[in-house]
Amino acid sequence: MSSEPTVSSEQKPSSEWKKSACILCESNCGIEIRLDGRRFERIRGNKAHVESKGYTCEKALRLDHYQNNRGRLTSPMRRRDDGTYEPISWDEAIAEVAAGLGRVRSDHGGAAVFRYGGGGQGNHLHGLYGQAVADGLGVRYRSNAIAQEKTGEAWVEAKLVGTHTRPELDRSEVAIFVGKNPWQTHGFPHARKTLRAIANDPERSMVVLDPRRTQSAELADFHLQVRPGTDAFCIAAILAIMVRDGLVDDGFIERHVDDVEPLVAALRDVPIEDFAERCDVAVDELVAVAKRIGQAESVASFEDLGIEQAPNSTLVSYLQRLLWVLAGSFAKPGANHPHSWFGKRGSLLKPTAESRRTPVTGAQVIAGLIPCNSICDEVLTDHPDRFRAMIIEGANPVHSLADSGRFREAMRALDFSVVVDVAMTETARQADIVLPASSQYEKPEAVFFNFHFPDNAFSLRKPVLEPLPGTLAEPEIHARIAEALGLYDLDDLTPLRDAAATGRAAFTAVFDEYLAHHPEQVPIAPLLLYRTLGPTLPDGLEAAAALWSLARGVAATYPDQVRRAGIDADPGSTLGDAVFDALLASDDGIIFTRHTYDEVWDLTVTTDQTIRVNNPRMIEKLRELPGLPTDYATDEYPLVLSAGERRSFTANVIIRDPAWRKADQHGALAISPTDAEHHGLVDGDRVRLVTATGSAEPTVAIDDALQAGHIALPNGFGVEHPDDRGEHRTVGVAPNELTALDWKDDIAGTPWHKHVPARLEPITAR
Ligand SMILES: Nc1nc2c(c(=O)[nH]1)N[C@H]1C(S)=C(S)[C@@H](COP(=O)(O)OP(=O)(O)OC[C@H]3O[C@@H](n4cnc5c(=O)[nH]c(N)nc54)[C@H](O)[C@@H]3O)O[C@H]1N2
Ligand SMILES: Nc1nc2c(c(=O)[nH]1)N[C@H]1C(S)=C(S)[C@@H](COP(=O)(O)OP(=O)(O)OC[C@H]3O[C@@H](n4cnc5c(=O)[nH]c(N)nc54)[C@H](O)[C@@H]3O)O[C@H]1N2
Ligand code: SF4
Ligand SMILES: [Mo]
Repeated sequence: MSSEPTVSSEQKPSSEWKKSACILCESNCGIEIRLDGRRFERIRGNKAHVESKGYTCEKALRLDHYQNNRGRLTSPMRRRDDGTYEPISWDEAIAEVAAGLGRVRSDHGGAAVFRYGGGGQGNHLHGLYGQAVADGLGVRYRSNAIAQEKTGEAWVEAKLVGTHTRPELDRSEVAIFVGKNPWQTHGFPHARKTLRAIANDPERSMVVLDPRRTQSAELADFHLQVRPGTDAFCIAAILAIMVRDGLVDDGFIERHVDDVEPLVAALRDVPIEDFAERCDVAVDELVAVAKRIGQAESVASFEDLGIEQAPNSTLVSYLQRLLWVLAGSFAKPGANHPHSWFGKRGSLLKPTAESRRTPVTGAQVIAGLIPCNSICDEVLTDHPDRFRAMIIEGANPVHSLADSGRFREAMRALDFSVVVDVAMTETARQADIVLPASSQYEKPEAVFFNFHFPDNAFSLRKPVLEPLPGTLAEPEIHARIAEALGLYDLDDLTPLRDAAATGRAAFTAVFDEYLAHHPEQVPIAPLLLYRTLGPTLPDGLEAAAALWSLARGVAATYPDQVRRAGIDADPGSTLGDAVFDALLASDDGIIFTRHTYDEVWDLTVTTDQTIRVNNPRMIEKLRELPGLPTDYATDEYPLVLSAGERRSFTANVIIRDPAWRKADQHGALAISPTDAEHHGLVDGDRVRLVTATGSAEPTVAIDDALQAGHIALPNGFGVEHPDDRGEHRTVGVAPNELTALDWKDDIAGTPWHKHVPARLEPITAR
């Protein structure tokens, strides 16, 4: 099924360093790779990279385990009736995919095809081409991992400022982390340096809300060690203290906050002492934090999974933003800022209209995505509008979404499914056809995690290796599928190809005219560009062609900011071409927009420079809080399991080979000394962990950073990988064998993975 990659070419060890980026988290630090044949012999940070400037964490140095491992797929695979797979040729595979998707489309319409994924932490470029195929097919519903973490935030921000914001942590006087452990999880440039800088500066403060004493919490000035799942009570109490003690910025509120009264009234009714008790943080500490925030020149906050995947998550996303709104920290250095976007398709979090709902369960579509926890119910039903086919690319939803068993069932209930991946993943093992992609170091790649202000950056990474034989880059895969489906006719593109060979100006004219005459082909424009502009691009950058449209969009939307960033058109050329050419030319990323602080309001979608805090559903929820539980434990499940915390050697399931880890080889269940003693456990023991959905048998590691009653499993474990004898082995626990679909937020539908009721049992004789 999968074999040790064999390479025919005789690439010699070279002393040349090739530039690329780490693909293991959204920071995408620039790296340099020294090759020995196809091995990544050494990796170091790229000091010239516009954002990371040489910074990496320990994980980047182990990327050879992603690039070169026994699990790489080298042939398309077809599922046999008995559930095993056989290799087939690319021509057969593409024909089967086109036939499978085409059949569902003609019998039930394009909306019966569901698209999932489109890239992980380092690979979004190919998603443009995958989306083009989906759009060409008439696909209406799609989703990806963002709809199990960030859609609550997107829903809140849509109402508050109409766009996505991110903190400028380099400059904020007070930095607040809400359910985020940035020491391990990064998410902003040179995270550890930034954290240390704040910790070492007496003028600045760090506030961390986390039940666990994480590495980040240890650096904090204020560690609010809340009881798991009680952040809403904690933050509501801080806000109430700010209002009660006159710690809000009245001038800012007067000028920039719309309709504040209902919120202030609700905050005046918050029972501060009671809420402090419920979250288990002393009132004095809450008062100290309220004061520190209220008196700061700038306050910025960063939320993450600790609250996005826990009770009341959308409410917490709302409340935590009010900390900086009431402090008047907006449109100034060190605040949370909206930012430019690299093209409309890159705006994953750009909130969209609320009116769309899923066909079967009526779940709300947020930011264009359906809630991940609803997908199975959109399939496993006899509803006439159910999803009947899936295209899954660059994601492993069987492993990464709640209730893996149910997702397996859903995939097998489909009329047709295709998975595009570099490995035979848990999801691939349920698909009808599996297509092997070239790795992220074997093709051009880019990410749309460009969330920075005042300077925003974008990097186009060049391939550092030839594709592994047998694999294809996704743009080629998608173009072939589109052609087999007849979404366009290659012969019709001859004038475009000819024009592209003449020059960019000629191409622009012909291309724009072509689309004007074929408006139905606008959604598949990325594929047209790949086949026409693509072949004229240098250095194997064919697949960068779709970025040309986005670059034109950037130039049209932010012309002044692009020029301010030092990009300008040559005579006879356009600003869009200049942005595109700058990308093609750079190995270190480019700053594509440079804003000023007085332009912040232009990036919001509110009118009259106002922040709209009156969100009736949130205020109603805030008023309901006193009646909501703080504890979901039962006699049957007395513990709270954080199912999937990030550690120094976890990276979602991007690297499958367990040998990549230098620590925590087994993915231990972290448990407090109190709970360990109660269960008679010592370090390294195994224990049975039981939830309502399933059970597992992890080893335990006793850790006094955890509160009694709180246990934690790492993410990224429990995947199959062939050992040196080709036997498939699984190390550690796949967290979503233990999680449930109905355990989720009532607004965004995001799962409560950080708050799974659980119990421990001794392992009896086996
Ligand atoms: N090393 C590493 N880094 C990564 C990743 C990785 O796999 N490995 N993945 C990347 C991805 S995709 C993401 S989304 C980010 C996620 O980044 P984070 O959200 O920072 O990661 P987690 O460790 O999942 O959760 C953060 C914290 O939430 C805390 N927590 C649990 N329950 C609660 C609660 O009720 N309230 C509060 N306030 N906190 C709680 C946990 O103790 C934990 O410290 O990391 C990115 N970076
Ligand atoms: N219980 C629990 N579940 C969780 C979480 C948790 O904390 N707890 N965290 C959640 C979060 S925040 C996230 S972001 C998700 C992540 O889960 P997923 O969105 O499923 O993403 P990844 O783990 O990034 O998986 C990426 C897939 O892409 C493949 N891949 C790598 N390179 C390429 C390439 O070049 N082309 C293609 N086509 N494929 C490639 C990898 O082999 C892998 O199968 O997990 C979520 N699931
Ligand atoms: S894991 Fe993230 S922070 Fe670490 S090197 Fe890779 S991109 Fe940078
Ligand atoms: Mo994530």
